[in-house]
Amino acid sequence: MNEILKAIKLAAPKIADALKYADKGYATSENQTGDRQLKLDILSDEIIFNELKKCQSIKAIISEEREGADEINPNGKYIVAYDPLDGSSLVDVNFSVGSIFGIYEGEAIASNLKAAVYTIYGARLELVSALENEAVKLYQLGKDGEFGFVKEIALSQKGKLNATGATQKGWSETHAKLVRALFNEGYRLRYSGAMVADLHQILLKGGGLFSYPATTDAPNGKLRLLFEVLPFALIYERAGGEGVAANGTRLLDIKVNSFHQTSPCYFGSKYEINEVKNSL
Ligand code: AFP
Repeated sequence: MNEILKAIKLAAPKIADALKYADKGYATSENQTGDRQLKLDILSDEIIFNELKKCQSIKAIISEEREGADEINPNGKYIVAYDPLDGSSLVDVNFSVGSIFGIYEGEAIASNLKAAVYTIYGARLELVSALENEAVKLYQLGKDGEFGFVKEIALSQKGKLNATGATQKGWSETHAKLVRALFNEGYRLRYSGAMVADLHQILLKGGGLFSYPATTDAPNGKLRLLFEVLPFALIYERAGGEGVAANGTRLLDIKVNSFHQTSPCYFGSKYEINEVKNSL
C-alpha cells in the first residue's frame, strides 16, 4: 500500500505542473463514457499510469480514460482504479481540480475497497488519504517537494454547506424538496462542478451535503462508482460521515457490474444523510 501512495505522491506534482504549463486545449478523442477529452486528461492519465505500473503490489490498473483493465503483475494484490483529472472541464477557468484513486484488493468491487486517496490541484497541492485502518489524513506539498502531514480530518455531526449537481429541470420532486428544505434551514450553496473540490470543501469545513442525483435524462446519475463514488464513500465514512445512493442504500454496498458504472450519490455528515433518508 505504501508503494502505491508513494507512486501517487510522485505523479501528483507532475500533474500540478502540467496544469500550470501544458496545453489546455481539447484532444480529438473521447473517453469511455463519451466525454470529450482534454490533452490534459490524456497527459494526467499517462503520468499516473507510468508511476503506478512500476508498483509490484498492483495486479491491474483501471482508468476512467481507458477501456478495460491493464494487467500489470499477475501476482499483485491490488487493483487501482483512478480518475486522473476530475473536473477537467473547469481547467479553462483555473478552478481547482483533482485526481481520485480507489485501491481494491482482489476484484474491483465495493466490498474490496481497502483505501482511497485524492489529490487536489489548487493554490496548494494537497493530498487526502484514507488508508487501511487509518483515519482520514490531509497532507500538503512543501517547498522541499515532500508531502508534509497537516492534520486528521473528521466531519461534524451537521454542517452548513449544500452542493448539488446535474440539471435542475431533470431533478425528481423528492430531490428538489430535499435541497429546498436544507436551504430553508440556512444551508449555503457551494458547487464548483468538480466533485473533488466540492467534497474537499465540505470535509474541511466540517460538514454539509454533496449530492449528484438521478435525473430524467440520467437515471443512474453521472458519477462513476469505481473511480469517483466509492473512493469518496470510503473517505466520508472514515471521516465520520456517510455516503448513500438515491434509495438510501449505503454506497459501499452497491454491486459493481461494470468498470464505468455510475450511481446517484449523496455524501455528507450524519445529520444531512439522515435528512436524505427521511426525504425518501
Ligand atoms: P468533468 O471532469 O467533465 O469536468 O466532470 C466533473 C464531474 O464528473 C464531477 O467532478 C462533478 O461533480 C460533476 O461532473 C459535475 O457535473 P454537472 O455539471 O452535471 O453538475
